[in-house]
Amino acid sequence: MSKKNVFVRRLVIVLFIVILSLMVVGGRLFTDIEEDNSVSEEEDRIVVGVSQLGSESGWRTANTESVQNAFTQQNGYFMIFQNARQKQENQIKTIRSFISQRVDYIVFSPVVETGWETVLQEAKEAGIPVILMDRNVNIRDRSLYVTCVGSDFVEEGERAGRWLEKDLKKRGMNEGQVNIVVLKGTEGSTAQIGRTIGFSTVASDHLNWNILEQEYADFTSAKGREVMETFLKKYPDIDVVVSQNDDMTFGAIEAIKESGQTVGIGGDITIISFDAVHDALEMVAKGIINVDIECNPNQGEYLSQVIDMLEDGQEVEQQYYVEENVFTIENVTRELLEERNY
Ligand code: GYE
Repeated sequence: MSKKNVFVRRLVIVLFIVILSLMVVGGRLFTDIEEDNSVSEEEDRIVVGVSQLGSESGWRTANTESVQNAFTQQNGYFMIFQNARQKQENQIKTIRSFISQRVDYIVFSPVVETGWETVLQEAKEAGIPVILMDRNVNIRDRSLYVTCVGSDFVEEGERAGRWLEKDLKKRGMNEGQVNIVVLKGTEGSTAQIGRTIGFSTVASDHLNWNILEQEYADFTSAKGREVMETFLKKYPDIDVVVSQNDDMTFGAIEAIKESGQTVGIGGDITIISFDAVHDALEMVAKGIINVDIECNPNQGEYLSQVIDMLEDGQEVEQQYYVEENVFTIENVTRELLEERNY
């Protein structure tokens, strides 16, 4: 072999070794950087365990989306989300698993108001702040949760009653007997309790308001339809339906139409609904639903603001109410329908 050839061979070998070691070291360095990053990202993020009560309605779907959009990675959160499918026992299990995972915050929408003492005591002992969303709990020890972000359901019920007062007056029906049926939401839930109290308070001022019956229909369309069918068979002369959410209203309207009666403005039966989801507002605009008392599901931002305040060591209030409106054919605009994405 010539000297030149030997030199070229050695050079190739040296270059080969250099490239190989660069690849190994470089690769390691690269991985190390990545790993370090991911570890510190995890550590910096706020871990929030969210127990959503179910997926019974359009409102609930919007509420879930709002929470998921607020507790994102980009916003600095690591969210663990669980759907309890309307069962309190599932929510209790989920909260216990959040405690054992040592999350930073527990956010949950209690399906009913009672029966939370034990599990909330456990969260308190573990030092994990609990924030209620949407619905409330009924417990003696107020220190078991930090705050609640939700709606003023009693006010919503009163708004329904006050709207009916005005409407009956406008139609000159404020003296004769007015037959009312009420489709109530999930038994024992804050939304059901508050809306019932609010409406009943206004109703008790009017001797001619005759509440024929109030029945639970679980906030679902199928149940709303079923309960409405029984009401229609029992009572031939219903003037007003108060339905505590839009999903039950959709079912009830189908049942009424099938019975041969008409609904809405100028119809046989006046429809009062709650939530104001897009499809219901379309029906308000067409005069099928007379009034829809808005319930605002966009609570995610409020919840993350509360967490920011707690992280800053600031005091938070016991209750935050979201803003809500009342919709009739007069104020449901095209813009509103376009904007309403739930
Ligand atoms: O009105 C209904 C939902 O708690 C405000 O629950 C919520 C209610 C809402 O299923 O549609």
